[in-house]
Amino acid sequence: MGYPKDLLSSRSIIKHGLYALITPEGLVNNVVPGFENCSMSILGSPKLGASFVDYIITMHEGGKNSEGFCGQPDVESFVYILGGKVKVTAGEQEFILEESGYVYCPPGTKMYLENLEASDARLFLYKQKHKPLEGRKPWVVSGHANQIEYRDYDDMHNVHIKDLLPMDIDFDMNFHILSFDPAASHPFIETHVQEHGAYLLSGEGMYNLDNQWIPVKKGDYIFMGPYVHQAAYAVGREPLTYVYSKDCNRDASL
Ligand code: UGY
Ligand code: MN
Repeated sequence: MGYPKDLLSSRSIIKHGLYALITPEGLVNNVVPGFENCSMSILGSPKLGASFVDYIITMHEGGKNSEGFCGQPDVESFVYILGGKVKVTAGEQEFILEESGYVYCPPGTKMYLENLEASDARLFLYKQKHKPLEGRKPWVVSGHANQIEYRDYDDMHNVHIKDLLPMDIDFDMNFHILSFDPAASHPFIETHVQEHGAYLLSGEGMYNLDNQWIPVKKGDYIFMGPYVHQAAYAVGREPLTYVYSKDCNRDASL
């Protein structure tokens, strides 16, 4: 890096408990036990007000987690491959994944990671405490998002969505990919109890967070806390696309 070339400035916005826009330029590396030859940063976390933890990871040559990530009886995890070729082992099951590949590990199942190539692999990783439902249990799920068909989002032909996990009550969260063609937008500004952690995969847009319109682009991370106003307009020439988590299928607790 070295000496700065201009006045220091940042597009990041941090509103604890409400929302955060975290741009890649401000990230620093965090050492997380179990990860070797990896550069990683913690994004959303309980310190920001999120009930989950998100990480962005670059796995270098030989990058791995062979101790196993999570695996506690009440913690679930999810990984999405942004680039490269990675072996993900969920308990006894092995998956070789490339860009858009993902794995969900239910509570009690450790996730092992290994970069299979000499070049870097990039990952978006998530964990949260699972909210159990009596008689129900989620299971290991894997796939490649680019093999899942989009469907129209809210009856609009220029907004597209896909679900990465089963829409099943055994699961207390899901990951989705939402994509806006240039000039498309949400149908309304949402205000809902669920939280999101979103990683922007492509494009540019104006994002409404707490009723402020904020420019965002590929590589940005957004945390949206409960009830925070949220909506997007896509601008530019490429679709504005992001992968994001959303809690679901559970009542609010008193
Ligand atoms: O699923 C959602 O709540 C999604 N439409 N929210 C968002 O894109 N900010
Ligand atoms: Mn939402």
